[in-house]
Amino acid sequence: MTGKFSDSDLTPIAGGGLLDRRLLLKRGALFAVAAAATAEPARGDAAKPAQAEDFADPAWLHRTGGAFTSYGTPSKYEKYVVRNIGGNREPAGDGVSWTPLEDLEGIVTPSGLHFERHHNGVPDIDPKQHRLVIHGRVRRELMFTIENLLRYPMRSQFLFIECGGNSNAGWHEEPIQRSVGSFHGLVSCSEWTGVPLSILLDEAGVDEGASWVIAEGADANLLNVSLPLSKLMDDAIVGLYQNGERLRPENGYPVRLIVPGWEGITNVKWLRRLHVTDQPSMTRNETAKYTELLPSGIARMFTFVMDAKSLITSPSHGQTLEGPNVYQIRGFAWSGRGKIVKVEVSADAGKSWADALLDEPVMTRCFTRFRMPWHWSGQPAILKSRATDETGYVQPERDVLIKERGRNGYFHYNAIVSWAVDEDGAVTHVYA
Ligand SMILES: Nc1nc2c(c(=O)[nH]1)N[C@H]1C(S)=C(S)[C@@H](COP(=O)(O)O)O[C@H]1N2
Ligand SMILES: [Mo]
Repeated sequence: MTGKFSDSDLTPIAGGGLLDRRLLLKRGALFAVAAAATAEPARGDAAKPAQAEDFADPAWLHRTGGAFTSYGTPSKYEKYVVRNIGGNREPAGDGVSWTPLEDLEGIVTPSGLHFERHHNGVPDIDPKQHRLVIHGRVRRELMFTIENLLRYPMRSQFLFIECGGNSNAGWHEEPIQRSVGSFHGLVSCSEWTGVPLSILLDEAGVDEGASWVIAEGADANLLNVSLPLSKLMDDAIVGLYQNGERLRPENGYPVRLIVPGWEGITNVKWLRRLHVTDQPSMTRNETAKYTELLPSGIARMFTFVMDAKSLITSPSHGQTLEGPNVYQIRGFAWSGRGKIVKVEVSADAGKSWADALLDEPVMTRCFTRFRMPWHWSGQPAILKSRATDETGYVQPERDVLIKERGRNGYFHYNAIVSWAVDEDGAVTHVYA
């Protein structure tokens, strides 16, 4: 392998210098290994040729290492990778924390960085005292302790959870300048393990005429939502484990509802009650909230599914490119309707697009990573990403979303995000 990109590698396949995604496979090593010293500036090299001093022993080679602990924490050098907290003024505990999306890779959000949305703080629940009740239109009203639940067959699934209010700063007239995480970070992805809810509902024996279930949490806010029985029977999970360990208190310990692909609020934390009924209860979360008047005069209600969306996390707001070079544009996409089948990237404000490489595995209702090689010439550029899911749904441009949804929008903002790279390499958020 030669130490630099050949001219044919650098032949753009779309405007603004987008390169063939196969370059990442064919010449992938060039993004990682030393480029041979040439008269020409090395392009796209991630490493430098090793020098004599690079073989010298570092200080830690000659000392016994530190003590280890019973529960690990990230390296102190990574201590800046934290959730950004909004609200949370004591003692209310009403607010959110954003996942620092731009600092993460892969498809799993570490549990300690999973975003949070609390309406009345994090309850301190003793798992021995907690009860989950299924009642209403069932043959037998049932009570489950956590110990009972842990004996049922379980299912594990990698799933994103996204707050219906995520990215809502996108509705602002002017583009807000914030990091990807502090703008769009009310979405995270975990491996959730628990009991398929259909098993418990079957055991209770749901009445023929039942069609809705009211799910209620055990926080002081008694958050509740109405959910169609069909979805809960289809793929909902009574979640007990998150990324292999029991749920974090902030994410619903000891038990929460997991409703794959549906807006965050339906994933009721600290789950205590499932009331089987034949109509929605029309409480706050389906009337005052999560209902939006469209320009047509019709109101959107029960907009459960989170539509396809994608974000470029690098380059993104707050980052600076260090001069013309070959870069890897990277980010991730997800859809509440199923698998992501395509992510396209544009480097010329949407005039032309090229398909990005998707990292395996691509799973339903889960984060999917994408990557795209880009030869940045140093000219101003506008980067965009556009996701398509297996239903054929394509992530809309912002003006299309606003035309359809009007200016009363607050929830479900999933428009294409545009990042402007100026000639100094600085990256800002723009509407383009
Ligand atoms: N009991 C209860 N469940 C809840 C909430 C809450 O405040 N109380 N917040 C909901 C909202 S609006 C969202 S977006 C998700 C957030 O889940 P997370 O905090 O684990 O990320 O939980 C949902 N479930
Ligand atoms: Mo939410």
